[in-house]
Amino acid sequence: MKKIYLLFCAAMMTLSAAQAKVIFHESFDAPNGTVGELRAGDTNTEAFFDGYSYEETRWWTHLGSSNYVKVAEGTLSYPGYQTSGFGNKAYLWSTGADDIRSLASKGVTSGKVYLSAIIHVDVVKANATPDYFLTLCDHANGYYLGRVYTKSVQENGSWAGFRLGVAKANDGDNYLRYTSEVFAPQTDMLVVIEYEFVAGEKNDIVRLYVNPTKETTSPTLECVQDTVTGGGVARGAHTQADAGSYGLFGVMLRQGTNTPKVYVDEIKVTTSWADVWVEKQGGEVIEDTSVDNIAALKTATVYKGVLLKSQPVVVYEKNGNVALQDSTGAILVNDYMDSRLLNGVQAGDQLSNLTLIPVESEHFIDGLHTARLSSKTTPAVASSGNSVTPFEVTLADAAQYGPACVQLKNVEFVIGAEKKFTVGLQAIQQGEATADLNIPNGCNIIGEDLPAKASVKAIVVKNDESGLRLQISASADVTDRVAPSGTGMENIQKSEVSVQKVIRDGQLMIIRNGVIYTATGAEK
Ligand SMILES: [Ca+2]
Ligand SMILES: [Ca+2]
Repeated sequence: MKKIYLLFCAAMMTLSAAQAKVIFHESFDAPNGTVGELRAGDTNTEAFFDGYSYEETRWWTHLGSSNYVKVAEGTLSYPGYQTSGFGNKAYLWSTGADDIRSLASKGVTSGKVYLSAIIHVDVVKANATPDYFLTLCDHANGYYLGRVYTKSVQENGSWAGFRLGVAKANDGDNYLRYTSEVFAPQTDMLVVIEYEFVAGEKNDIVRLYVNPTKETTSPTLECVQDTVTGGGVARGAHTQADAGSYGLFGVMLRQGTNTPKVYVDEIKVTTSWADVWVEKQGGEVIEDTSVDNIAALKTATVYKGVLLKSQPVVVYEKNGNVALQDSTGAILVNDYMDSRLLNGVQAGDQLSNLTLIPVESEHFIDGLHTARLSSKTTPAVASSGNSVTPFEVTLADAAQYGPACVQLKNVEFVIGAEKKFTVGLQAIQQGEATADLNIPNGCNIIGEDLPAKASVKAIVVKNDESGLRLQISASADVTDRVAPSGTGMENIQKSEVSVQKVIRDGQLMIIRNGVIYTATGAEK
């Protein structure tokens, strides 16, 4: 245990920079094209759920399959917020596909969340119903919370500019609030949405800041219950549900019927006002982008996919999950939605270029540490035909190595009426610790005599409420077998026999560990 503890401490140190202040920063550092787009085989539903689940490394089109949000040439910048922008910018125009990008494996559920962006409103449709184009997302309730709207303003029959609006959730004048100021188009502006969680139902607060500075203390607009009434109805109010139990998980670029022609860039999500002003340096996201090994990955608290540098070996494949092992540990990697990334990968392959997102405990599969494969990088097979070195552990510690290959010395086999290996589960124990050893169909150990004790090389395949389960793959995985006392001569190991042939009363006898047996196994 001490060894593991030290290992984890080392892993934590390598991740000290991962306590990111900016949990999302999108510069659209991509070539001209679409921001997100359905790929062959994708559906909007998959994209939506994938975005919800853990995918924060790319934008997903969760509604629509045409007129995708585009990447436009050139970046936006805003003094004091992102003084030098990076890459390009997003371009939205009228109705079309909506794109979501996730913040984290699980959303933010308390405190305050800030969504900020530089916008450049080019054209707002005249006399059109107001529409929103940027919002935070809450998958659990299917809500888009903290929406930024534009509303065209006509003066003397011609377009004079636009107002910015904010709503906590739903459309409609009863919930929307607008700036009194009318803004001129084609200007770089900074907008910040502040979502504040408040204990209780239907009482979370949403605020909008227009062109704030770090020193700004008052919002431009606030959606608080009963702050303003219009026609006797509370505006900006809380007749709508708050973010659900999964919290705020993503950012959406939305193209509705009356969405303005607008450029959006340098989008950040933070959990404090001060962090809104943390600028991206050198084009790099401020968070860690890599971990040294699997032990570090297991203890990581990161919002992004991280590159695993240790180039682990594939131990086995299980229900579409691949177990990877390096010298520090093993982890199951889930490739759902992206099976194309690990397509054709086999046991013994050493993989490079793996970007993984650690998964929280409630998403463990069979109680084993799990990571989600990110599509940020495409894994490559660096070499094939490798074998992994088992971790030498006790049965009590084996669970912590799931889903690794482990070597156990002298575990005891529970021998029932059936005294041979059969297909299924075979109980083993070592001191107080117990486990089931799975004997898979077709394994060449089936039919061999059960030993009283043996050394076992196995893979940890399950560690949940039903207990710890290990699996062997061949007879050769069970070595140093010690036959149960009182069995026939065929089960006795050479090393146990001190005198190989004794004749007593005219019978052939053997002596095993100082006890004399007949050739049929009866003790004398
Ligand atoms: Ca940019
Ligand atoms: Ca609340």
